Amino acid sequence: MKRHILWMWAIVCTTSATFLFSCSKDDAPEADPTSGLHKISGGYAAGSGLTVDVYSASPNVYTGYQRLSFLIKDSITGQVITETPITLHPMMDMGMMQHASPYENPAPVAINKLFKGSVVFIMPSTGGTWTLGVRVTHPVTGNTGTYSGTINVIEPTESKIKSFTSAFNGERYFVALIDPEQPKIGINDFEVAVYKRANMMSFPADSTLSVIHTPEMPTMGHGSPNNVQPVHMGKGHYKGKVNFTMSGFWRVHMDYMHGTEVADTTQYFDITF
Ligand SMILES: [Cu+2]
Repeated sequence: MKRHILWMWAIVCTTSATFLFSCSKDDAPEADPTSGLHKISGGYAAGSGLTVDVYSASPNVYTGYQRLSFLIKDSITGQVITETPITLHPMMDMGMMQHASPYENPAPVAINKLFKGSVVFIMPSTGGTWTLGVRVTHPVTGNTGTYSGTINVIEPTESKIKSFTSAFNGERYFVALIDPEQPKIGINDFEVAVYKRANMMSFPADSTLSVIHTPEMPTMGHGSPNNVQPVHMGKGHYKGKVNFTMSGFWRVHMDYMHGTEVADTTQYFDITF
């Protein structure tokens, strides 16, 4: 009998401990996962029972590679969904024609309640209207729907998206500058993402080119040593290092090779800091 009571106590203690723990966890002020981010679009994904909110790190969305965060909630309970597949559908309506753009779907698991994806906007909204469709599936009901919202895309002073027609195969390529995001004096991370225009609706990541970058200060007539040429890391992303030996106006010349054949040598990224 005594043993039995002890055992009961053990259960009660464990249960209340669990209860207390979960209570204190719920009562603790939870950090807002979207704090510091800017909501650029959001609404109900009809038919899915979910709402979609789209966030960007900057208040404006620029042409080029844009990291986006997605907050998905049950439209009735408001519960945040942290595991579900999401597909993106960026589209530009230019009146006479429509075209898509390169994008990277989020992983199906949220990080701190946010799904992380990206869209490469290849032109500003002055040329037409961008919409971003976000297709979501309710993890409980399996119902699927798409929220589609307008995105205003601005051209920055120094463009971070370039395109060229390959002299090797006549294909159209788009190259987005990802890093350095905040250039500094010295060695910087250098990253670009390369996409091929398969057709107006499909811009798959491309890994067939080799990328050579040559930084120059045009107004001072010098370059810099110790640059590391970008190499393909997967999904069209090429990573290397760029050395900015002083602050000011840098032009990073870009050469694209297809094996030993030149694809293009006309493009460059201007970076002033
Ligand atoms: Cu367009």
